[in-house]
Amino acid sequence: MFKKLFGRSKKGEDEDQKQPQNQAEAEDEEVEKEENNTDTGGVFNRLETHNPDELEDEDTSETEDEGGFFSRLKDGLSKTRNSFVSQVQNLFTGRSSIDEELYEELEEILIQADVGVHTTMGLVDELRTIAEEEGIKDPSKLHNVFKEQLEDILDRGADDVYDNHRLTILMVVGVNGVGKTTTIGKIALRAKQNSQDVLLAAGDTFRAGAIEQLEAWGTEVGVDIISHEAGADSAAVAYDAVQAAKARDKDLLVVDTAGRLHTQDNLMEELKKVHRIIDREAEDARVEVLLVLDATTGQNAISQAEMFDKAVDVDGIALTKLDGTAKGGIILAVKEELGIPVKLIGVGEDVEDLQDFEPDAFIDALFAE
Ligand SMILES: Nc1nc2c(ncn2[C@@H]2O[C@H](COP(=O)(O)OP(=O)(O)OP(=O)(O)O)[C@@H](O)[C@H]2O)c(=O)[nH]1
Ligand SMILES: [Mg+2]
Repeated sequence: MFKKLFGRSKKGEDEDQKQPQNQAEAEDEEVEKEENNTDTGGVFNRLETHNPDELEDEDTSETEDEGGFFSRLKDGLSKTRNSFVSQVQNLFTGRSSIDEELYEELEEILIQADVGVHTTMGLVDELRTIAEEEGIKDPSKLHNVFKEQLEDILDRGADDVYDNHRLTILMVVGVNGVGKTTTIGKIALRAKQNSQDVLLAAGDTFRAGAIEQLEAWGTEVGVDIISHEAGADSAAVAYDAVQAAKARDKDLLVVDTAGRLHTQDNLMEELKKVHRIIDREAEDARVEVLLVLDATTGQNAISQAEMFDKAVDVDGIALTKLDGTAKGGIILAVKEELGIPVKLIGVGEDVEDLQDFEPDAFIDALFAE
C-alpha cells in the first residue's frame, strides 16, 4: 500500500528560535549529542495511508495512484524478476521432488543475484531445516516457504513509529554517482507535496557542477538552497544550513555531500566533520544519515556501507537503480548483512520512481505474473 513519505505533522509553536552563532565556533568543541531516546521514529516513517487530496494532481484516485505506484515498482524490478525470480520459479516448478540438487541450484541462483554468500547460506540452511521439520515433500510448497523467508528478511527492523520532531536534518552520503543528488531532489519534491517546508544544502563543494546541479533541483522543486562557493569548506555550508533551517522554521533540511575527494580518507574525515557539526548545531532537531547505494554495483555496495557506517553511523539506506540490475537480490544482502534499514528504493529516473521501501509490495512486485 502506498503510504506517505515525510508525513509527519507540522511543528508546534512553542519553542524559541536560536539565533545563528559564530561560525568560527563550528570547528573545535565536541558537544555531547543529546540522544533523544524516546523518539524512535525517523524521517521516513509512515503514519497514515495515502490521502489523495494532498496530491498535486487532484484527480488521482487512490486506486489509480496505487496502480501507478505498484506498476512502477513492478516495471522497475522487471530485470530482477525476469532473471533471478524466474530462475527460482523454474527451479521449484520444474521438478517433482526436493533433493540436494535443488538446494545447491538455489544457492547458485541466489549468489548470482547478489544475495551474498552469508545470507544465501543462512536462507538455504533454514529452508532445508523447515522442509525437514515440517515434512515438506512438494517443491511448490517449498517455493512458498522461500517467498515467506524473503519477506521476513525484508520486513525485519522496519520501523513505523510516528516522528513528531520539529526539524529533521537528513545528511545524504554515498560514493560518487550512486544517485545522492537526484535522490535529494526527489525527496525534496515529495516532502513539499506533503506540505513540508524544505531547505537544501549544497554540501558537495568538491565536484565541479555539483552545486549547480542541486540548485537546479531547488529551482525545479521550488525550495530554498544554502550554498557557498565551489571549493568551500562543506562543514561551513552544513553549519550555515542548520542555522538557516532553524531560523527559517523549516521542517526538513537535506544536506548533499561529496562522493569523491582527493582520497577516500579525506572523504571520510570530511563527512565525519560535517556530521559532527550538524549533530552539534542540531539541538532538538532529529538528525538522520541516509546512505545512498547503487544496486547495480553489487556486493561492492556492502563494503561501501560498512565504510560509511563506521564513519558516520548510517541510519537508513536508499537503494537506487534497482531498475538497472537483474540482481535485485542485493537488497537481501543489504538487509541481512548490514542491519541498517532500507528506507527508500529507486526504480527509475522519474520523481515517482523513488519509493518508500515496502517489503510486501516489493515481494509482490518481484513475483508478479
Ligand atoms: N535508472 C536509474 N537511474 C538513477 C536512479 N537514481 C539516480 N539515477 C541516475 O544516476 C545518475 C547519478 O546521479 P547523481 O544524483 O548525480 O549521483 P550522485 O551520487 O549525486 O553523484 P556525485 O555528485 O558525482 O557524487 C543520474 O543520471 C541519475 O539520473 C534510479 O533509481 N534509477
Ligand atoms: Mg551529487
